[in-house]
Amino acid sequence: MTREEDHAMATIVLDPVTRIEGHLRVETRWDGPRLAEARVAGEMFRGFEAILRGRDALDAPVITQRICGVCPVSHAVASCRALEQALGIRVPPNGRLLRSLVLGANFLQSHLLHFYHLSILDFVDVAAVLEADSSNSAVRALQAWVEAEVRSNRVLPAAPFLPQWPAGLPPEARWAGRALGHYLKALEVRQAAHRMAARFGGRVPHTATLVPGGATAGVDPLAVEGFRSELASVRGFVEEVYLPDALELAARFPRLADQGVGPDQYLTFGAFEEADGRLWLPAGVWTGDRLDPLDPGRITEETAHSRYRGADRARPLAGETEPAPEKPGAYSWLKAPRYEGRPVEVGPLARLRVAAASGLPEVKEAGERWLAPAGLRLSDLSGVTGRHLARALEAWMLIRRMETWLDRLDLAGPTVGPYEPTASGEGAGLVEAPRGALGHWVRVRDLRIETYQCIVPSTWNFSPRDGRGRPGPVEAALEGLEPPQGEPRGLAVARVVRSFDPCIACAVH
Ligand code: NFE
Repeated sequence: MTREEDHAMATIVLDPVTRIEGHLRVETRWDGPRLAEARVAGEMFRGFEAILRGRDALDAPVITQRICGVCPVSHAVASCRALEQALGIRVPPNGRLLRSLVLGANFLQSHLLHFYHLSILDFVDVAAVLEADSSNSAVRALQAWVEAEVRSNRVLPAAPFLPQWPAGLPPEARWAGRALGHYLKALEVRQAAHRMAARFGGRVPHTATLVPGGATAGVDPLAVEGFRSELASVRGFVEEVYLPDALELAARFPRLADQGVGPDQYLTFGAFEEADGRLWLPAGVWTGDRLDPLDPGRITEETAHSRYRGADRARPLAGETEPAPEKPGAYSWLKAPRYEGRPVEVGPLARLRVAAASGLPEVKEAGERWLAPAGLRLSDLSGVTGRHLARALEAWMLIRRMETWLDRLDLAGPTVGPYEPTASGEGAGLVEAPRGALGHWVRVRDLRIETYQCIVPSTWNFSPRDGRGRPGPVEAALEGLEPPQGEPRGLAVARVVRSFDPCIACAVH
């Protein structure tokens, strides 16, 4: 990071942004105390879309999962759905439910990863803790707990651990101890979520059972009950630790509720197939105060400031991925997806907004149980702490829904149907990944991939400017940021950036 804060028009560059997935550069220009202009850039080219060209179509779910180790299940599901549409493949109810359960387990581990392992250290002043802890007692308590945990090698206790910190520590030190203790505990809880995904996915992170037509896993009662028991453990952690911590974060940093607000336009493709093929989380586009149905025909990808030649403002299937590293005016390896030509925010906040406006009962329950006692409403969630809360609320709603999917599995029913794929066709697989709307578009000829294009959540959020000069959602969320005196500007920027949960490996794909 270079800092030139003495100048009236200072420039601060975070490169690379740490504690995220992939390689992200954020360049900010400041007008006095105010962030005037931001440019976010993906710094590497990968080329999955080019790799896929000419391959056996049915290999796409295997290959596209390798786009990412954090959200591979979403890529598998998007790819399977695109091929099912292109090749006329049908999915039995068990196949849909198994996919939703594996995807749900992946969402849970991803949300916990983001909150505890990638973000919470932005809100903990470890130096202050060490200073306040002159007798070293808090640090010793944490150390003793870690050692006991390692020795015990236990499965999750019914009541997750909350450290008993010595009396007399200042609140900042207690919060830090709590955050660090839960950082460690969350590693164990994520293991449980990974094991859940592996029960029906065969293995993680890259699953082996998700195929066009469903899942090749069997629905045996032991796997179902094992999944249910670990889901109960994760639920305990989410209810007793994750949601209280996300609420505590919001209470400790009230200023961050309104910082980092995006373009106030939200999009979701909807996700989680029910047994009958409907989606549990609805699709939609939320603009200011209006919910519109999603029209995938309004999606384009722009490349004016992206390091690609050709196909600007192309519809997904007409997109091209021809690298042009030296292109004048280009500053990112991300393309710029737009909906009706506008930048939109995707992710948990978008899903929550659209689900609330669509009347999903779980959202109302989540608001009443978790937000109302803290004096918050769903409509208050829009900035940095709102995004963290949206993820935690979604984890809670999702766990409850996953319990019903387990109940609906038919132990005697097929999980994948026999099929004869047609040789040629076009399809779109629209799903949600933990970080937001994910689409795979495919054109198949004679069972070979002719064209494959992905538009990925972090591509939406971290997109560069488009041909009209409109900033991408994260750029828009940063512009206007005005941290109070004493708060390091780099930290203020990082908090906004990380609240979107960037995965730039996915974004450039
Ligand atoms: Ni690489 Fe992903 C998710 C997808 S990225 S983590 O969630 O798709 O934005």
